[in-house]
Amino acid sequence: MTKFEVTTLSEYILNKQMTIPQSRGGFSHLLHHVSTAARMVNREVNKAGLVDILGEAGNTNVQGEDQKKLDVFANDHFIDAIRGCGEVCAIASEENESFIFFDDEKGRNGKYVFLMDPLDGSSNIDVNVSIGTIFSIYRRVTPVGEKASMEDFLQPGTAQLAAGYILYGSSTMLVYTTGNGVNGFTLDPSIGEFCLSHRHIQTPEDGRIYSINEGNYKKFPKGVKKYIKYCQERDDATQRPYTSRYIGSLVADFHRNLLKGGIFIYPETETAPLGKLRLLYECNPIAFLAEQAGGRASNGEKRIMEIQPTSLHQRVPFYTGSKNMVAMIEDYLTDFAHKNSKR
Ligand code: P6P
Repeated sequence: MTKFEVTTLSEYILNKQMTIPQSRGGFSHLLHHVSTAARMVNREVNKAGLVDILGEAGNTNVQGEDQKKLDVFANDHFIDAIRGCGEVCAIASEENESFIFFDDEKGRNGKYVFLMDPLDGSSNIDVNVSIGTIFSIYRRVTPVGEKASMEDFLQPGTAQLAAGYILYGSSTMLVYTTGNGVNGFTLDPSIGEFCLSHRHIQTPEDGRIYSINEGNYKKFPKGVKKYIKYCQERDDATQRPYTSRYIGSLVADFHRNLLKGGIFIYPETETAPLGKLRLLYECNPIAFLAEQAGGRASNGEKRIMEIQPTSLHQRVPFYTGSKNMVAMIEDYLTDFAHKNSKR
């Protein structure tokens, strides 16, 4: 590659498609539309402070959370872009109580379903902290030509065809996997293209960063409390104490740990026994990326991607990042669970 040669996302997708015999390009077409929607949302996120797009949209979403205007903008634009590509039969979004099926001929013949959190971390919008879009793509399980149904969405994460996120940060990045590794593309605003910037991302097996909202410490399981104390103890041999970094925006926290090594934890608590993060459109896509980059993602007991979903917005405890760090906290949680079961 010469000094000035860049690989745009479009070229990358096309090159990959050309390696697949008899590919008609439907999946590539879908990824192109994700990229288009991402650039439209990015444009609004970048000027959010300048135009009247900040602040409350006056509604609350299915989670009972105040909908920010950018939430609504992102949700609407991704739905329109994905509907327009004609490859998807239905969409599930954090912002919508049930899934949206595309009942026209194009939609019914779509082979895929698309799940998303259109603007995760939106509580950070007004204070100019990085936010993100998270997406996950499955092949439908109902027959092409029929209306989509809930079973198309309640598939385990191991069935994902693709997953990724867009991080609207100091620069805007699209990071995704189709099951053959993780690649990162940085938006070059001067040409309006995502350009390959992080080829074949591999996350370090160990890290020195732990990310958790320690404000909830008193409500954490004993195994989590023990792990936090482990991170804080001094031990030169294992380069402890570790560093605590928590932005409160899943995509931003995960992305930093993916590149530098670290663990992100959103555990169950006494008041939220299933944690806060949603399995289908937050934990599964992030888990796919984590594992494809050599990391790990679990609910404290089992692989996140092996959990059989039972509802669209179900929540799970979430531990993800460097595989040795996740394995250690799993051991702590198991030890305490074992001790409790003996009582
Ligand atoms: P808490 C943002 O609302 C979000 O869904 C994730 O992006 C983030 O990791 C988490 O919630 C933060 O939650 O309870 O620590 O503010």
